[in-house]
Amino acid sequence: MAKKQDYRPMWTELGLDLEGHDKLLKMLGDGYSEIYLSQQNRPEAMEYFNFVLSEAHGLRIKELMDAKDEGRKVIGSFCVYVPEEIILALDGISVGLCAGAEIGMEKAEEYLPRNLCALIKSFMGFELAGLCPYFRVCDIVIGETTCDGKKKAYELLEDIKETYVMELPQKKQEEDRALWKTEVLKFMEVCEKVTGKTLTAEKLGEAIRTVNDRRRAQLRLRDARRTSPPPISGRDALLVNQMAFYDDPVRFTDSVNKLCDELETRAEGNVSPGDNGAPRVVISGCPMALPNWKLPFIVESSGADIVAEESCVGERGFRALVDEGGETLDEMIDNLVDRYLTIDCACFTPNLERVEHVLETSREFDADGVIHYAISFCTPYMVEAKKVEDALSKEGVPFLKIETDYSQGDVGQLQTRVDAFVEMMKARHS
Ligand code: BJ8
Repeated sequence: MAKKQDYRPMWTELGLDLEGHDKLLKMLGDGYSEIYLSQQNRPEAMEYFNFVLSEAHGLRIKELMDAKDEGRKVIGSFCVYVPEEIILALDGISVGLCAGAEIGMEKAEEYLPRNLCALIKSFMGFELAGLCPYFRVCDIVIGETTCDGKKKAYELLEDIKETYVMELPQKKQEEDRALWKTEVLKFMEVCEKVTGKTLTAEKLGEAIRTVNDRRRAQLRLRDARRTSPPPISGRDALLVNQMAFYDDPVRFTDSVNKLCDELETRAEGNVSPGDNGAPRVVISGCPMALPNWKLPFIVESSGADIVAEESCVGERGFRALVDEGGETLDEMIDNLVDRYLTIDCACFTPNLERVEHVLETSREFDADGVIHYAISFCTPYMVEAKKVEDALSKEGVPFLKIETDYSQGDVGQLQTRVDAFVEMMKARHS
């Protein structure tokens, strides 16, 4: 058997707290065994994603370090509004930095209030406690003015890491689009400065196709879950979409397409990791950043199938493609501007497209119910839940609203609520 590579010298070079990092890896490994490896009848092609997860802090970081040695730059971000095509077109590497674990929170709370969204505390805690090699490998991180918690946290982040913040409009009128285009152009200039390269139409066109190909593969995975029973569990599909933020885009696309080949065959033969006739659930709301698997595990342990995620680590993040028709740089930038402005984050007002998308997804996936997931203290999604609930109730779709953080303290209580919801959906079936 090949000897496992020792990455500790690399982690030391990156300035990680090795003791804390060991704890994080142990927590990740234990959680993964319990939540993922214990599943029956998983698609074989998930083996690749097992490997990517196992090497997320090892081989992938080494690849990034090697790329940096060759002169490439690594640019981190926290939001799907950051146009990664521009990074890629400048030969940079884009990585997602949102974090989904409780470890590091204590450190974060030395800087941030306790009653703040766990996603923000987690990414700040990961950096402050020296737990995240992705943060350390980044040449610059890109923030954005979405929710108040994030934009104020970036002011603190600036003191410890080179940070650039894109301004996002709050509405989607003509003047907001003009502001957004200016911001995309400013972002382009920042990336050109960091990478030392100049954006060309040819390179941007290639990058648009590369990222679109990845989105097409994710859409194919989405579509494969429409069958009943679904050929893949919701937690596995979530894992794949979480990996999209870390893996090399071309390799990832290829692996997702291989997975989809297998899923399409499984669907024909009715092969599924779940039970035939299990209630079908759509999860809608806040993104679940790696390794936030708490709610999907609870839902699927209750005997329901998660068939879609209306989330940024889900179809909100890859639903729309960039128009590939542009020829000049300006046309391509316009196409990027338009595509990114279609994203229906609850930080926008009004945001009725999202409500419509939840309804469409619930119809298309023949959902027996929708679970609305908000991270505690996430005001935009917590408030918007009411509009989503009202729209679903008009169509008679059962709705469950969950607010939770990354701690395990409420698992029992959540399990009880989700069990009752699943039983209610089963009773409507029979
Ligand atoms: S486009 S959802 S990735 S901002 S959960 S930090 S909103 S308080 S993550 Fe997001 Fe971009 Fe919107 Fe998507 Fe704030 Fe809410 Fe926390 Fe959030």
